Amino acid sequence: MFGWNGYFLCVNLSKKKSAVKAYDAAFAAKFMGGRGFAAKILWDTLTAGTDPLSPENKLIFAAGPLTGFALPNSGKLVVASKSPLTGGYGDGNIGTYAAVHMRKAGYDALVIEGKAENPVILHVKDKTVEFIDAKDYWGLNSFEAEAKLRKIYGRAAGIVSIGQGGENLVKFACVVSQEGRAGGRPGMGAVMGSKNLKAVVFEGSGVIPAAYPEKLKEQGVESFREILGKSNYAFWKRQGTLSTTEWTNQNSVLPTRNYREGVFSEAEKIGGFAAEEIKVANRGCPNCNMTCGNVVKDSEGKPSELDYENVAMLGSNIGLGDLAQVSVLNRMADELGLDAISLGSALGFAMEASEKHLISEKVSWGDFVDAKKLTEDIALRRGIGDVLAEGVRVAAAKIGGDSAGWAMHVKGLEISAYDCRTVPGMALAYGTSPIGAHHKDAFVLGWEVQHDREGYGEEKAAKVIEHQHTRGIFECLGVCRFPLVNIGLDRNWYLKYLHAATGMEFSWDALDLVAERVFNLVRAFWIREYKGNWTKERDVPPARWFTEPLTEGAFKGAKLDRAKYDAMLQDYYVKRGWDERGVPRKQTLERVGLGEVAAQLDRHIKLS
Ligand code: PTT
Ligand code: SF4
Repeated sequence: MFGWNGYFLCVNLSKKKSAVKAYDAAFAAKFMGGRGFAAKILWDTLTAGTDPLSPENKLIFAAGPLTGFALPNSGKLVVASKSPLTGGYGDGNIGTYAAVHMRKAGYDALVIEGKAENPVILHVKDKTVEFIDAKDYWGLNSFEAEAKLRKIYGRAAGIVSIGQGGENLVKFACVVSQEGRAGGRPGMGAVMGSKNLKAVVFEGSGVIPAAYPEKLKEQGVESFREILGKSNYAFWKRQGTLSTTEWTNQNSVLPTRNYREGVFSEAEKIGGFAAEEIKVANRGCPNCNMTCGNVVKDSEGKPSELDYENVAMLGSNIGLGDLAQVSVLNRMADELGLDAISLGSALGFAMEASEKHLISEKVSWGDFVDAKKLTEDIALRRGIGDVLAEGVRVAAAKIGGDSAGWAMHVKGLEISAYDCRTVPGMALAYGTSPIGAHHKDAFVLGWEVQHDREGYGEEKAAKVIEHQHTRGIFECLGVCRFPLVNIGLDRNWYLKYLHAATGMEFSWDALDLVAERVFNLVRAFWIREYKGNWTKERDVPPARWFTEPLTEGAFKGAKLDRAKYDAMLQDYYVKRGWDERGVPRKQTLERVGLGEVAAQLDRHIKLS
C-alpha cells in the first residue's frame, strides 16, 4: 500500500501489551484516515452505553494518507473517543510532531484501551513500545511534563500530554502539544486521564511510503510556493485567526457576556491589531509555512499562543477587555489542558449565575482575578469549579433556575465563538455538527453575512452540508484546512497529492462521498448511544438565541425564529436522506456504503 502505512498500533494499558493490526487498501480508500478511521474503529469495537471514562473506552490518535509528507500543513492528528462531555462521538484535530513521528514509525493510528494501574507514559519508537512509570510527571502541567520529557527524548520527538485538567477528569479537558497546540475539545484529555496515561512520546525514523515520491516532493515545493505568493499571505502571518475579532464585532456575532450580546465595547482592545502590539513570535504545526500561532507576552510576562476562539471566549464572552490578561487565561488553559472554548463558556456561565444569585460564589464580569481563580478551581475540581468541570449542560442541571436556557451548548459541547441570532445557517451548523457545537465542520456565517444574512431558505441547509463535506474531508486527510479555506490554495492540489501519495485517483465527488459516509457513520454512533433518548431537539441550539433578542449594535432586536429554524432543520434532514427525527434512512446508509451499519443500527432504533 502507498500513502497509508497499512497498520494500526493497538495498546492495552491494563495488560501493558501492544499489537499491530493490519488493514487493507479497500478499508483505507473507504474511510480514508483520521476521523474516518476513528469513527469506524469506535463503531466496530465499542458497545453502546460504554462509560467514556471506563477502561473499555478507546482513545484513538489517527492520521490520514497525507499526514507527515512534505506538503502544506500536513502535521495534523485526529484525537478521538466516545466523549465524556457529550456521550456521543468526540474528536479534535491537533497540529503536532507526534503526527509526523507516528507515521514515520510505521503507523496510521494508535488505538489505546484499558487503564494503567499507575500513571504511565507511552513511548513508541519505531517498532518498540515502552510503558514508562509516570509518577514523577503526574501533577505537572502539560508544559512542564513536555519539557521534562524533552530532556530525555530531545527536541525532535513528537509529544502529546495532558495537564491537571485531564488528570482530574474535567469533562472538557483536551490533549496538548508543543505549548500551544491543543485538541480534542469534547474531553479527549479526560479520557486520557481516565486511563492513567500522562503522555505519549513518538519517535519515528522510517519513510512514509509514497507511490510517486519525487512527484510528491515537487508538488510540495510548488504548492508551498503558491501559498507564499497569495496576496493575503503577509497579513495572515501577522494576525492569523486573530483578525476575526474585529470582523465578528463589526458583524454583531462576537460572543459577549455569555452570549447575551454580539458586540463588545472593548473589542478593539482584544483584536488582531492589539495582539500585534504584544506579539513576540509566530509558532505552528509541522510542515507549515503559514504558521498561525500568534505568541504574545501575557500580563505575567510569559508567552501565550493565541487563536481567535480563545480570545473571544476568554475575552468578550466573560467581559474582559485586556488582551494581556486574556492571554494569561489562554496560557493557563493550555498548561492545565482545558479546552479554551468550553472554559470561556463555563466562566461566562458562572458569572451570569453569580449575578443572578444562583450560586453563592462571587464571580464578576470582566474580573480577571475571579476568572483566574475559577480556572484553577475547575482544573483542580475545587468548590463550584467541580460543578463547572462537568460542562455547562450538567452545571445548569445542578444549579437550576432558568440556567438551562443560557447554558450555551449543543449536545453538551459548549458553543464556539460565534453568536447566531442573526445567522440561522450558522445556528444550523452548530445544531448538526458531528461533535456538538463546534464551527470546524461548517463555517457558513462568512457566506451568510455576504449573501443572505437572516434567511432560513433551503440554500442554508445545502450550504451547511457542502461545508460539512468539504471540511469533513480534511478531518480524514490528516492535513490542516487553512491553506484551502483561509489562503485560497487551489483545491485540486489535494487530488494531486492523493494520487502521488497513494497511487489512486480521487475526484472531489469521490472525496465528497467519503465525507458523507463518515458523517453518517458518526451520526449513527450518536444515535446508537442515545437510542430511545434520541430526538431532533438535540439538533437545536440553546433557548437564549430564540427568546432573548440582542439589545445592542446594528442588529438590536434580532433573535432566531424557532418555527423557521425547525423548518430549516427538516430541509437539512431531507437533503441528507435522514428521517424527520434526524435518523439516517436505511437506504441512505446503504447508498453511502454503510449497509452493515444500517443493519446494526436498526437493532437499536427502528430505521425508516
Ligand atoms: C479546536 C478549537 C479551536 S478551533 C480553537 S482556536 W481555531 C481553540 N484552541 C484551543 C487552544 O489553542 N488551547 C486550548 N487549551 N483550547 C483550545 N480550544 C479551541 O480548540 C488549531 C487550528 C485552528 S485554531 C483551527 S480553527 C483550525 N482547525 C482545524 C481543524 O479542525 N481541522 C483541520 N483539518 N485543520 C484545522 N486547522 C486549524 O487548526 P480541536 P491546533 Mg485544535 C492552543 O483542536 O479539538 O479541533 O479544537 O489544534 O493544533 O491547536 O490547531 O480559531
Ligand atoms: Fe497549524 Fe496554523 Fe499552520 Fe494550520 S495554518 S498547520 S493551524 S500553524
